[in-house]
Amino acid sequence: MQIGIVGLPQSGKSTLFQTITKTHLDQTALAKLETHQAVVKIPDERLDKLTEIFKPKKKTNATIEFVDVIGLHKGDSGSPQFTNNFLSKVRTNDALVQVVRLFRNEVVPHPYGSIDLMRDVSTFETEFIISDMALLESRIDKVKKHILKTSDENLKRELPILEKCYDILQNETPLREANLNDMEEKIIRSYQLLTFKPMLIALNLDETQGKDIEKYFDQLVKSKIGKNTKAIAFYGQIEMEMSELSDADAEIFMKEYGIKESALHKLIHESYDLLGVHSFLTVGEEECHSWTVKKGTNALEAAGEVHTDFYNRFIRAEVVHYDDFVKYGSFAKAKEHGAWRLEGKEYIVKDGDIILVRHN
Ligand SMILES: Nc1nc2c(ncn2[C@@H]2O[C@H](COP(=O)(O)OP(=O)(O)OP(=O)(O)O)[C@@H](O)[C@H]2O)c(=O)[nH]1
Ligand SMILES: [Mg+2]
Repeated sequence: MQIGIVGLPQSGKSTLFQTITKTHLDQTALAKLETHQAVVKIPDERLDKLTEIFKPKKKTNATIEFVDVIGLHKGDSGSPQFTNNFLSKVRTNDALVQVVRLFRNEVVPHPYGSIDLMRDVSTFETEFIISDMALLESRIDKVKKHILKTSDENLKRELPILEKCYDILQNETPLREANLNDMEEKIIRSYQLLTFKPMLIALNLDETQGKDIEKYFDQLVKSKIGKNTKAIAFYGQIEMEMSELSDADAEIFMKEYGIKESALHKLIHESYDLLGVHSFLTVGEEECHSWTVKKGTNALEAAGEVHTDFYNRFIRAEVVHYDDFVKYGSFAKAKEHGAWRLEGKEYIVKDGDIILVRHN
């Protein structure tokens, strides 16, 4: 899973990136206008607890990759810089986090001279809309020419969908807000359009703005853009300093500033929701492992995530939910209480299931 961190210049993208990935970018790296990438282990207390119980040789967290992309200026969507340095990095992301600057800092000038949440969010969205319209326009042209030549039935079905999406964008509505049906979604997904990607808005606050979080969320929800987007708030500067501390010191720091949940936790929590994914676990003396899968994944597909052999030679899955396992203390006890089950291929995996694949 890959999440792109995007936003206007100097909004705090690299600050957030460094905080959640615990990497350090020096001034030279930051000034280079390059993309930074890092893989983060997804914290999971259930996996920690199971590791304590099983004492395996290895503990493996599910991971997520974050990409810190260069800032996007108003009007950029037409430039070659945009196509090469921005689009190529963002197209393949599964979801996007848009960092919006609210923090005040005299030393760092805002590109448009003032702090304005809704202006910045819509400036950014407009660039995405223009870019998607340009892509659709050229595709519509090509499809029309092809239909004239070949009368291709698939293309004939595709054309009205493309035109419909173009109209939606022309109405200044991002495609993630359009109620497309399954067929339309399938076609549109293949184009990797920017406004179709799940988007999380991350408000970068300074320490005086905590009291206004609800007000900011309210503004977003009431706007056309924010209707179906999720938002989180974080304290860029403070949380970056915090990420360099030990866990114990960071906890004291968080209490002091009244921060209940770290930026990483909030981000993962909300992006899981946006992406419609959740986790299951596998345990053993060799390894305890957490895995991320789409909600609705069945036991056979989950087995395939763990190992292709498990997919090919699947017989049944032994399933115990983490809560039951902890409640009863062992597989045997869970079985006694009827919490241990043998499930077939079609079983839909739940968040927190511990799964043991029986295979031949
Ligand atoms: N006071 C304060 N300063 C911040 C905060 N977040 C970021 N900054 C400062 O703002 C400047 C820009 O931050 P970056 O994280 O580099 O912003 P960016 O979005 O990656 O910038 P570009 O990649 O150049 O577009 C840096 O000098 C940061 O120290 C914050 O929450 N509070
Ligand atoms: Mg940056």
